[in-house]
Amino acid sequence: MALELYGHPFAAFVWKPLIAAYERQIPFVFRMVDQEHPENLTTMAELSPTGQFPALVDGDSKITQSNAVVEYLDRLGKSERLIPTEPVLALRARMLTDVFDAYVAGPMQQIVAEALRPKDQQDLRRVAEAKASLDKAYAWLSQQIKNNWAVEDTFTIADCAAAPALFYADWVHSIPDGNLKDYRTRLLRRPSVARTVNEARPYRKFFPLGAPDRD
Ligand SMILES: N[C@@H](CCC(=O)N[C@@H](CS)C(=O)NCC(=O)O)C(=O)O
Repeated sequence: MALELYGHPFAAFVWKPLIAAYERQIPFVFRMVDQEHPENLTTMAELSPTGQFPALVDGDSKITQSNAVVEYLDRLGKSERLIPTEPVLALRARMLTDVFDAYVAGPMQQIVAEALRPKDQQDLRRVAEAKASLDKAYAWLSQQIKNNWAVEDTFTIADCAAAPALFYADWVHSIPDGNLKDYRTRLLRRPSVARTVNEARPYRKFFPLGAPDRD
C-alpha cells in the first residue's frame, strides 16, 4: 500500500515533507485536504490534534507534525539522509529546523492570519510584532548560513524547513539582500524545491495579501 501524504500544495508546512520525499525519491499518493475532498478533511481531523496538515499514513503508521513526517521519510528512500548521521551535525540540523519553524514560518503565519480576518478585526500590533520578530530571525540567520546549505554543504531537514519559511516570509516582509536572501535563491533552484514551488503555483491567487509577481 502506497504512502499517503495529507495536505495542501500551497501550505508551507506541507512543503517540508514534499521536499523530503522528492529529495529521497520516495513515491507517495497526495491526499488533497480541501472542501472538495471532504473525506480527506475528515481523515485529517482524526490524524492531527488541530486538524492542521501535513500528516502521513503508511499502513498502520500514522504520523502528524511536519518534522516527524520528514524524519519518517528519512528512514525510507536511498539518497543521503536528511538527518545527518553525525550527532553534532544532526543536532545543528534539528536546531535550525526549529528556528525556521518557530521564528520564520511562525511570524509569517501570524501576518497571513491577520490578513485573513475582516479589515476591522485585524490586529496591526500583532503584525508589527511579527515583523520585528522576523527582522531578528533574519539578522541571526544571516550570521549562521555561511555555506551552501543550512548545515555545511549537505542538504538536510533544516533546508526542508527553510525553503517554505523563507519563501513566504519574503513575501510578507522582505529579506534584506545578503547571505540569507542568497540562500533563499539557492533553495529555489534546488530541483526538489523548484518542483514543490511549481506545484503550488496554481494556488497563489488565494494568498490573502496578494502574491507578488515573482517567486
Ligand atoms: N506544527 C505543525 C504546524 C502545521 C501547520 O501550521 N499547518 C498549516 C499549514 S502550513 C495548516 O494546516 N493550516 C490550515 C489550518 O490551520 O486550518 C507542523 O509542523 O506540522
